[in-house]
Amino acid sequence: MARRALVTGITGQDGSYLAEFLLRRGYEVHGIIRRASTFNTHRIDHLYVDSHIRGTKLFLHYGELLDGARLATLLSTVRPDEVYHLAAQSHVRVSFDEPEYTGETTGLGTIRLLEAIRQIGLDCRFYQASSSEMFGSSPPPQNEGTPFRPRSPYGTAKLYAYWTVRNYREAYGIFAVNGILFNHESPRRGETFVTRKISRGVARIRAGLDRHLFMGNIDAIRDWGYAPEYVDGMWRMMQAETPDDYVLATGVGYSVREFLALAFEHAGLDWTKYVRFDERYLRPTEVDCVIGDAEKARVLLGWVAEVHAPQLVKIMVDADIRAVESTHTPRIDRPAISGWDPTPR
Ligand code: NAP
Ligand code: G4F
Repeated sequence: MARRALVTGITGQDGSYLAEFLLRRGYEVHGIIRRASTFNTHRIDHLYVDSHIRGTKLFLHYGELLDGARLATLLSTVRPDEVYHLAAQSHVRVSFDEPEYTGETTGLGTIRLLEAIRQIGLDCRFYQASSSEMFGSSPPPQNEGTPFRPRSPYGTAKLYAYWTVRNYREAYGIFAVNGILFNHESPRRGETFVTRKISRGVARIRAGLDRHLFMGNIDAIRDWGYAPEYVDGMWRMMQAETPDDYVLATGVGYSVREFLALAFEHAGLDWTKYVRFDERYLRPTEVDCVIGDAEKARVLLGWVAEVHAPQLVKIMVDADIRAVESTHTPRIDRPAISGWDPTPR
């Protein structure tokens, strides 16, 4: 019998790579998607086969982290062996604008799932997408023993979920793990996170579609890895003999400024000519520097990050250049992008 996984956040960056990974390993994959007025499945469209076709291994269900009854219904009907809980309001800057919603989804969403698992008496394993953002102002290198000092509503919500996982593990014996993942990126990264904003900006400037790229705090330091490698780490945590918490990171930090320089240089451009400051992208409190120590994952899971920032930059810039070249966007003033983090003209 194929093992069955339920993935929340399957339409996101990590969810799409995890779905690919699990399908390759013969899993039956069930994903929860949100009802939206436009299609929101572009990251997994290549995996989706019409459910009327026999042998389909990917199934999509409508659901929402705010709707505990629906989550319980899905858990009791799908009856997964493994639950990967990736859904969240995942943007740190946005969490300052929508702190209550972030708490409801990113924090309470986890307890809704775990409490449903407990009430149903479901025998399954549970993965929680915890974050290096929980370390906040604790100095690097950060590992599983580093004190948490979150600096954003997103960080505090993730910390609530982190402790909920530990509590359900200890109180009820549920196999629940926290993957404390440092930043991981890819061509599928949301366009308003800094690495993708840069790679996309470089491609557009190179094509003559934009003149400038407007940025916030470029002194911040992050430990950027490659998302497909991190979903492998998630799966390894779920196959371990006992449930535990693990950091996944490359162990090397780069500033946003360095990422900018590498990205523009890869396209043959000098970043100082194009990058401008816009205070809209600053945060009320910033996480200045996160650099992870993933030694525990290396020793116990055999997991090591192979791709580091310089290679990641090339992967992302090349992908965005290809995307821009294939869309034939006319070189005229384009409409402003809606939503948070538009690139101002
Ligand atoms: P992402 O691309 O922003 O994807 C988030 C996913 O959550 C999307 O599928 C989104 O659906 C879904 N979602 C958001 N709110 C929801 C709600 N109220 N109900 C149901 N689904 C909802 O995030 P990601 O980069 O893949 O990250 C995956 C998880 O890892 C997140 O929990 C994130 O906080 C955490 N994390 C990420 C990183 C990183 O560097 N990427 C590092 C540490 C932890 P729509 O597509 O409909 O918006
Ligand atoms: O790309 P970011 O928005 O990622 P951030 O805040 O580190 O959060 C991401 O990684 C976390 C892992 O620790 C995840 F948990 C979380 O879900 C998310 O995936 O910003 C990175 C840095 C920040 O210091 C930010 O202030 O880049 C700085 N930055 C500078 N200018 C900018 C910009 N960030 C964005 N998004 N846009 C800018 O223009």
